[in-house]
Amino acid sequence: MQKNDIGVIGMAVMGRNLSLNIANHGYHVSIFNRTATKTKQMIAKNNHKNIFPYFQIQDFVNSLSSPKCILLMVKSGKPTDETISTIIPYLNSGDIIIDGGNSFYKDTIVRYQLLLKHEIRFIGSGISGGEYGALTGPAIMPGGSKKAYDIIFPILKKISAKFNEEPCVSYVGPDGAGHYVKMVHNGIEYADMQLISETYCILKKLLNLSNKNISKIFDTWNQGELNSYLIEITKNIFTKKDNSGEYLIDIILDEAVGKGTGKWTCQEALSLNQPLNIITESVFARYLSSLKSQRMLASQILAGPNIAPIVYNKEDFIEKLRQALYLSKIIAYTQGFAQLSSASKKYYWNLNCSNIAKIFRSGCIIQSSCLHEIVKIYKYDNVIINLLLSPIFQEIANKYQHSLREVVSYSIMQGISIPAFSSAMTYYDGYRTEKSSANLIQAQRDYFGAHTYKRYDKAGIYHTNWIKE
Ligand code: NBP
Repeated sequence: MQKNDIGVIGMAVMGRNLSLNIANHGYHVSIFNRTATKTKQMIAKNNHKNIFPYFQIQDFVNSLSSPKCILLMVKSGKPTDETISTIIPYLNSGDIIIDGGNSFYKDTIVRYQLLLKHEIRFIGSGISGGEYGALTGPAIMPGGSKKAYDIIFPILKKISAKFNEEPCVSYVGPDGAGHYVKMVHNGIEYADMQLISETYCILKKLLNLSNKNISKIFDTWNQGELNSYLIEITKNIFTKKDNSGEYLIDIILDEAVGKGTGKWTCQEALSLNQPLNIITESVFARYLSSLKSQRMLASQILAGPNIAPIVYNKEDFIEKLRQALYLSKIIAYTQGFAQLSSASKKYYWNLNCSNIAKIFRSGCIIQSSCLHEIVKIYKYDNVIINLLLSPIFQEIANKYQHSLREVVSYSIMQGISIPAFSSAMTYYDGYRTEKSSANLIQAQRDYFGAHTYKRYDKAGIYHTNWIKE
């Protein structure tokens, strides 16, 4: 009996489209879903000659050639553990499980260890690109067993997105590294989206622009250094009308939700002592947006300025806004990559940030032109302490910081909430401050808690009795 090359478990949006992608590249794919109707629907809709449905887990696993390779595309957390438990009894030493869901990296580390005991090779892989990317070419961030990666690489290479014919997939690092990189990718995505939505707010409220004009501005920006997938889709969003003829963007409720990967990134930043403030503010901004009824009440009670729209030199301000957005975006990526470097040291992952930036260049949600610069910067110096210190970004920062300052000050004076822009500015100024105010914090800590402090004028650790003269 003919055996298939790979099995996919989970026939929701990602698993379905990845199965089709793999099958389109000539591989024979076994598919399985906990609820059989989904598998039947998949087959009814896509009767692909290379896809073979199974309705019993044992038949599904037995349909695969050795070493058996099974890609899990199920909900992260308990469903992933339950699925792994159901297939373990049918797997042999050397078989491979790839978890392509958005699993928390610490869960991936636990699963890696568990499967090691069963001599099953495990890959925890971030997969980005959504429904379309899964079908046409996602960005893939595999971590875990290098041996398993080498076996599965020919398939991953074929199904991944390509940038200048280079596949957007490479081995990231051991145990949880792949899912960690995907988590930070998602964190950066949160920041990118928040910055763009604040830009929209400014264009709409401070410049009084129509949806059509906002779309044109994003279109123009997409031709230059801001070129990215998110700017591209944003441009399209502003022209979409619903059946009633109204612009859809004006009907969509302003309550943003998320699935938790942004929150994980921030929690990790806290545990690594990393100043990840743009991503964190972006997560908080979603939480604030969800307090819709409170915001409606507060809008009637709490005072603020009446917005005075910009009437003169609109073009100048729009250019400043573009520069502010680009610099803030660079700072968000800087913070995300600094976190990757810090995690790499802590977990001994030896992450190659240039290769990671290469994976992000196509197929994924944060694909953007600035990644080409990041690839170059890390290729030249994989241990650079902060991307803003690289000659390329240094020059942009020095040129654009005035614009960011002006956009932030003006928006604040007009009462427009811009958490991501203002935290980009604050980080920038904090990072370039030689002498900060933290000396006072140290003095206070020593005053009330005898926590000690260091001095400029001499080495050592000191404590002062602040009360006694
Ligand atoms: P979902 O995240 O919505 O998960 C649905 C799938 O999980 C279905 O196949 C469902 O089977 C299965 N499942 C559940 Br729920 N509980 C299960 C259990 N206890 N045992 C076995 N299977 C179970 O699907 P998705 O949006 O396609 O995403 C799949 C993975 O990829 C997730 O981890 C997601 O975070 C990640 N991801 C999603 C995207 C995206 O754009 N959607 C992008 C990148 C990564 P059922 O049909 O029997 O309920």
